[in-house]
Formats: sequence, C-alpha cells, structure tokens
Amino acid sequence: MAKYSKLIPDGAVVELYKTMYLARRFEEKAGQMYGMGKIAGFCHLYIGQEAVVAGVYSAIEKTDQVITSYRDHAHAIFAGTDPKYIMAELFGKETGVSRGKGGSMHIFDLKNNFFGGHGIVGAQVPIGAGLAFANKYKKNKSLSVTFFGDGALHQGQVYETFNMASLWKLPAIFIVENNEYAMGTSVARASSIADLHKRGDAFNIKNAKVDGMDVFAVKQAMDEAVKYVREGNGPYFLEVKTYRYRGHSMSDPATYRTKEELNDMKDNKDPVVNLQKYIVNEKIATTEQLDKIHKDVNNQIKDVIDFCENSNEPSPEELYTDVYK
Ligand SMILES: Cc1ncc(C[n+]2csc(CCOP(=O)(O)OP(=O)(O)O)c2C)c(N)n1
Ligand SMILES: [Mg+2]
Repeated sequence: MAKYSKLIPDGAVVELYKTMYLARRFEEKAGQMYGMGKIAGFCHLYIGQEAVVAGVYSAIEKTDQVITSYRDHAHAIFAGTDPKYIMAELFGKETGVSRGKGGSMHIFDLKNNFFGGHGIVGAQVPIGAGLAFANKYKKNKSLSVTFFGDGALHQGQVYETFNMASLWKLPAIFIVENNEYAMGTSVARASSIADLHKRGDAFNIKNAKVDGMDVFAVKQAMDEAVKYVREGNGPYFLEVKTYRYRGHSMSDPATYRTKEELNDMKDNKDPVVNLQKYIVNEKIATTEQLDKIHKDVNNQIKDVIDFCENSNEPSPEELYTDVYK
C-alpha cells in the first residue's frame, strides 16, 4: 500500500477512511434491517468492494457524473448523498431519495451527479456513454464514470456502447468491477478471456487492470485514466479486481465458493481494515483518533435508522406520480 501513499494528502486519507467505514457500517446495518423485515425486495450489498468507489471518487471532480448497477449504496454515499435518504429509500419511506418508490436498486441523486442505481444488467452502460456525449456536446470538461459487473461485461449493449464511445472519442471511463462472480457464476465459467480489460483492445479503447482491494492502487490507476480522458483522447476501460463478501442478493446460500476463499479475502485483503492499519502504521492518525471516527459513524447510523423509523410511507396517490404513460 505504502508505495502509492503520497497520491492522497494525509488529511484526505483519513476522510476517505471515514467514508469507507461509513459505507461498510451502513451496509452491515442494511443487512441487519433486512433480516428484521424492515427492508423488503431486492438488496445487494457492496461489502468488500469499498476501495473501488473510494479510489475512483478520490480521482474525479464533483462535476463528473457517475452511474452504476443495482449494487449502488456505497456509490451514492461517496457521491455525497446523505445516508439517511439512502436508507429511507431501502425502507420504502417517502423521505427516500426516490421517494420510497425505487428501493435499494434505484438510488438516484442528480444534485450530486449520481445517475443511479440500475436493475437491468448492463443497461447503465449506454446511459453512461450518453452522459459523456452530453459533456462533449456542451464542451465542458466533465467526464462520466460508468461502473458495471463482470457478468454485465458480456451484454451486447456494452459492445455497441464501446464502439460508439471509441468512434466519437467520448470522455467516458468504463469500470468493470470484477468481483469474480455474476450471481453464482464465476468469471472462469462465463468469460472467454481471463483479463476482462483486454476486451477494450477490440474497440481501440485504452485499458488497464488494477487491484481493487487497495484504495491507493485504484486512485493511481484512475489518475491515469482521468488524465487520458480529460486530454480528449477518448474513453478508457479499467478492470478493477475486487471481491464481494456477502451473497449476490439477500437470499444466496453461496454454495459456488469455498469458505476458505472468502475467509482468505476477509483476513488478508480487507480494504477497510488494511487502510486502518496503514493509517496507524504511517502515523497519519492514532488508534484513538480512529476510534473517535468509528464512534461518530456508529452514532450517525443510529440517527439514520431513527430517521427511517420516523418517516412515513408514501401516500397511495403517489402510485400515479413519476410514471410515464
Ligand atoms: C438483462 C438482465 N439479465 C439478467 C438479470 C438478472 N441478474 C441480476 S444481477 C445478475 C448478475 C450480474 O453480475 P455482475 O455483472 O458480475 O454484477 P455483480 O452482481 O457481481 O455486482 C443477473 C444475471 C438482470 N437483472 N438483467
Ligand atoms: Mg460480478
């Protein structure tokens, strides 16, 4: 980790850690609330993958747009959405970001340039290119970052998008979060190639691969991608190797992987624990200072749940609003 350390100033590293810890605690609480029946429907947790969004957000500007799949809570937290409005959406309350009508897969926050939250596998990819096209058309300096999974990579619309994005030199960064599995199907069983980023070669899209369990490595890879795209060279495709700890969704017995595989990741590669160790070892902050952060975040999570419990469900009339007909 240390070799990349100076890429992020010490103060910002602590802030980054705080947000990663917040995302982790938020999702652990969401899982618990799901088990208690407070949250219904789909819910996909991002636990284990936090260094990916953390590294990406540390390399882009507030004016850049981000779009992702249904595994979207941490992305919204890093975008700057108040966690209480995200959790309220999971609870199906009218105070949620999508007024309680979208649920976990449809977190959306235009104010913070977060464009969702999409349930159809791969569907966000052409939309991400559309965001990039708008930036180019308006001649602003913004770029779009589109996240998708290793399973989504094999969707036809991804390649239609890659072709147009490359042809039109769109200011777009495509990120495949390779967490090894698409539901219960491993990459080895689903992909004709092991290095997913190489698919970019077919479209003349510059591409690279990075360790997504190390926030500094992601930051460094993203700095390169951002520079390349902002200079007007066209899109960039980054493969980020990561791992999800929880099941695909909330009812996944996870029989497709061994306990040893999962525990090896948790014990040796955990992005939150490793950043905590790094901060203490490098004397960026003390254990006491980090404990204070943990306490503050845990209190914030309690407030988030109180807010959700005290919010109302949408009124029945809301069934007829925000609907295309
Ligand atoms: C077009 C489409 N096909 C199938 C599904 C069902 N489905 C939901 S998630 C998923 C797996 C996607 O895996 P991946 O892209 O690796 O993302 P991850 O869940 O690992 O984040 C599938 C097949 C869907 N939602 N949309
Ligand atoms: Mg996957």
